[in-house]
Amino acid sequence: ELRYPDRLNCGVELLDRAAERFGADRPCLRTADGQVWSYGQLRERSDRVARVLVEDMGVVPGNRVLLRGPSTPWLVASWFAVMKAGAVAVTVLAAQRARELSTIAEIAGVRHALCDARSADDLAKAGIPGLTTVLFGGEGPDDLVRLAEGEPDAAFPAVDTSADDVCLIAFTSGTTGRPKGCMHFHRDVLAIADTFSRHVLRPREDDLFAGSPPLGFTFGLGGLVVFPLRAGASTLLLERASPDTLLEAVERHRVSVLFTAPTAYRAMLGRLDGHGDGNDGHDVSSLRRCVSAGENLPSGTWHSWHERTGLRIINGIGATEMLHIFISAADEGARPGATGVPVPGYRARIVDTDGREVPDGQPGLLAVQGPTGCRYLGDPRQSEYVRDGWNVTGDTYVRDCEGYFHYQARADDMIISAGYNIAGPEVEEALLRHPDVREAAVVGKPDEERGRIVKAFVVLRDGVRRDEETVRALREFAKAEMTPFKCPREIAFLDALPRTATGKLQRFRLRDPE
Ligand code: 3SK
Repeated sequence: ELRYPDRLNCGVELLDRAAERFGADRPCLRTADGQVWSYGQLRERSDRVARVLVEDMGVVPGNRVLLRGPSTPWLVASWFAVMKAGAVAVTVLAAQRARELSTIAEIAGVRHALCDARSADDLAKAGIPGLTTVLFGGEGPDDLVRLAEGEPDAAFPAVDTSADDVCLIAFTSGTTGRPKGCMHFHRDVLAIADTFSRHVLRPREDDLFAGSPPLGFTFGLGGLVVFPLRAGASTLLLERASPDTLLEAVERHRVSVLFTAPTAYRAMLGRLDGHGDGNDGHDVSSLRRCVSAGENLPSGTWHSWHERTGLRIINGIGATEMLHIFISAADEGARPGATGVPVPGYRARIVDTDGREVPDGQPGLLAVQGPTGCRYLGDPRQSEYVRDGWNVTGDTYVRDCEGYFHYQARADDMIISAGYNIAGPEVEEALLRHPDVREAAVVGKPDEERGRIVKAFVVLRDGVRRDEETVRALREFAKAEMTPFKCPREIAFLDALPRTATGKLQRFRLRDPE
């Protein structure tokens, strides 16, 4: 069981204590253009930003401060400053637009913002009432960087927060619907490092982390800030993290720990195998840990990555509600096709819609308990997510007799066709094994005779013809890979699949209206 002192400030614990423990001169943040901030520099700059928050912007403990921008050192310094000021970080994505920002600000009661100058337009357009904004990375005397430089050298006296004070409100829209603000405590931030990172990822001080998830997504905040700093390691911040820039960064900076999603692993494989734009031959030999989360990792992707790099991807399922990953497995414990077992500190089980446990081997709803959990801010959907003390994530899973959890589908992505239960992701996985398929998404299409039929949307590799012959070939292929009733009855071609700003597939946008 994790034990933390009653008075705890995660910003102080993660940064100031790490600077003392691992050395203030130790490299902490790196950027693609060669900047290096040591632990001591990040501590000092975050203290200066904390002074700007308190003295210039009037922030008091408990105020909600919106943080927005691409992944840069000043964004990280701002996050620590908010923690040290005892305020609450409301982390949003640089990709989120004015309407979304104004909804988030309304729900969270945001009155202050620190925002990268390049992401300022939509924030201004959001018209958040009474908002005090300071921009960073721009020109002029009011830029955060200049204001911070004008602050005294002395360390900022961090607010003596309680371990149970809210420090972060992370928003999730899921794949549809009004966003929900998930509140997390100071102790929760440490707990994700002391569970998944400590026991499954097991980072070392000499590791360099990098990855694609933005810091406004808790997958990125945890994987690219909290975990490396808790371990005394360093992190490479990438403002643009496409499969190409990830591969380049891994090679150039000798990245050893990579966080990204299955789609990016597949795209990188395409480059490494020479299916891409001639960028094959990247040296990824510095990698020693590769984490995949955000969506289901098909076993085919796991095997191809293993064949190509010799590395076993650490698959995991996390949720904004749970803050980070709670089921996973690494090394010899990894089972391709399975997500893994509960991370030490968490418990998981499979239940029916009445909350009764179902036997191993049978599909049901994933329910999880642990040191972190769902606390929606003023949202009645709280009672749907937390039932009898268990967090019911909305995923359908099967637990096997060895205790491994196998993803089936999001509960609302199960397709019932002529009485058969068909998990869309299983059909997608089969299609992805076809060499002409780059991405696939499967939905149930209303059908008079069968209730629903399986319809697949496919993104083909460059140069493959979008014609009836390809449809026939894909259907034949799917029939040979799966029980025929699971095979898509319809296949349509798209240039790209619809995804959220955090990369999650939006299947609802592919469904026909009922
Ligand atoms: O939402 C997710 O998929 C996720 C995965 C890993 C860690 C955190 C999150 C929110």
